Amino acid sequence: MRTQVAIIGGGPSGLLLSHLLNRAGIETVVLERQSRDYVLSRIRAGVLERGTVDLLHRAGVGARMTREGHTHSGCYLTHDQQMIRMDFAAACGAAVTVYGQTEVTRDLYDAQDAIGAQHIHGVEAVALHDLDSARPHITYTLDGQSHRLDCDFIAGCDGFHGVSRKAIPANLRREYEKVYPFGWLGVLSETPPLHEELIYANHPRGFALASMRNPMLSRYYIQVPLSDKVQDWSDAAFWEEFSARMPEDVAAGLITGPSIEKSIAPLRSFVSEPMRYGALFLCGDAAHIVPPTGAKGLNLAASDVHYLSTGLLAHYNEKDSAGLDDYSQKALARVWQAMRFSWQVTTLMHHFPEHSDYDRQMQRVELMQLATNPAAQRMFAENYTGLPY
Ligand code: FAS
Ligand code: PHB
Repeated sequence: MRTQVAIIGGGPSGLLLSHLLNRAGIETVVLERQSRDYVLSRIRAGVLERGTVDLLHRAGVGARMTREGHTHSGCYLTHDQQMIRMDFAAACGAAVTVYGQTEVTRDLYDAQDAIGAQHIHGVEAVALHDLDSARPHITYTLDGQSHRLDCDFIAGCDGFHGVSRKAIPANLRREYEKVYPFGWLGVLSETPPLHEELIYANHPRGFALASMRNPMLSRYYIQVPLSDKVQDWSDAAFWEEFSARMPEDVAAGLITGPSIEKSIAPLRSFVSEPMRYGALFLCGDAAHIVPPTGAKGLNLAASDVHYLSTGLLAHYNEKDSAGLDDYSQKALARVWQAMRFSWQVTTLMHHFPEHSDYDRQMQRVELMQLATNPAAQRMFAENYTGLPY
C-alpha cells in the first residue's frame, strides 16, 4: 500500500492532521493501535485555546463545538479562602472554550468518516524504516498479517508512549524532563458544575481544580501523592477532600454524585528535540508533555498540527518545502513558551512536600501579584488563552 502522508496515532493530533490534509486533497492513512471506542473512552483535556478553536473551524469540525461548547472569559485562582478572578477579557481581550477533548476527537472521527478517510485500527508492531531515504515506509501487523505502507512522509502522532519519537536516533535526540512529586486524581460526575468558571485552588492540603464539560457533567481533580492508587479513593473520600480544598463559601454549593470515571494521571514536563528526522515529523504528545495545570497539552498538539499541515500543503501544492524545513524550530518555539507557563502555574498552585515556609510565601506573594497587578494578569491571561501561532 502507498500514501502521501502516513500518520501513526488516531488521537486528536493524528485525526486533525489527517482531516486538514484530506480537505486539501492530500492522501493520508491513519494507523491506530486501539479501537475507536477505546480512543473515544479516554477522558482528557477540557479547555481549548482560541487558536485551537479557530483551527477546528478551519478544518470544518467546529459546528458542535459552537453549539455545545462554552466560552469562558475568565477563571479563578484561590488561596487562603480568597477567590482571585483572572479576567481574560479585561486583561487581553481573549477567551477559551470549554469543550472536552473526547468531543473534539468524536467530531474529527465523524468528519473523517464523512469523507471516507483511511483509518486502520488494531495495528501492532508498528515500525518506521528508511526515514532518511527517498523510500520511507512503515511496517505493521494487523490480525497477525504483516503489512507495509510506503509514503512520502510520516507524522508521528502516537503520544508519549508511541514508537515514533524513538525512531529518531538517540544520539540526535535532546530530551528535557521534569517529573513532579504528585499526580492528579480526576473524577467525572453527572452533576452541575461547582461554579460557572474554572477554579484552580492552592491549599495547604494540596491543589484542586473544579472544571466541567457541560451544565450536567463536572470534571474535578485533586493533587494526590504518586503512591496513591485509584482504589484508595472512594467517591465519599474524594468529595470530602475536594471540598476541604475549596473556599468554604464556594464548597458549600458543591453538588456531589457518583463518579462515572475516576483516574490518576502523573504530572511531567517533557520535550524531545528535534521534532523532525528526515521524512518523520513528530506532533503533540509524541514530542512533548505538559502538566495539565495550564491546559496546554491538547492545545500544543493543535499548534503542531497547524505548522505541519501548513508546511505539507506548501510542499505538495507549491513545491515549497520551507515550512517543512523550519517545522521543528517553529513548533518548539511555541512548545517551550507553553512549557514555561505550565511549569509556572504548576509550581504556583501545588503543595510541594519539600517546600520551605519561604517557598510557600513566594506562592502567596505571586498570587497576590496576580490579584492586583495588571501586568501580571495580562501575562497570565495571554498564556492561558493561547499565545499566537
Ligand atoms: P494522544 O496520546 O491523545 O494520542 C496518541 C494516539 O496514538 C493514541 O490513540 C494511541 O492509542 C496511539 N498510539 C500510541 N502508540 C501507537 C502505536 N505504536 N501505533 C499506533 N498507534 C499508537 N491535556 C490538557 O490540555 N488538559 C488536561 O486536562 C489533560 N489531561 C490529561 C490526562 C491524561 C491521563 C493524559 C494521558 C493526558 C492529558 N492531557 C491533558 C494531555 C492530552 O490531552 C494530550 O495533550 C492529547 O491527548 C495529545 O493528543 P495526541 O498528541 O493525539 O496524543
Ligand atoms: C479539564 O477540564 O479536564 C481541565 C481543565 C483545565 C485544566 C486541566 C484540566 O487546566
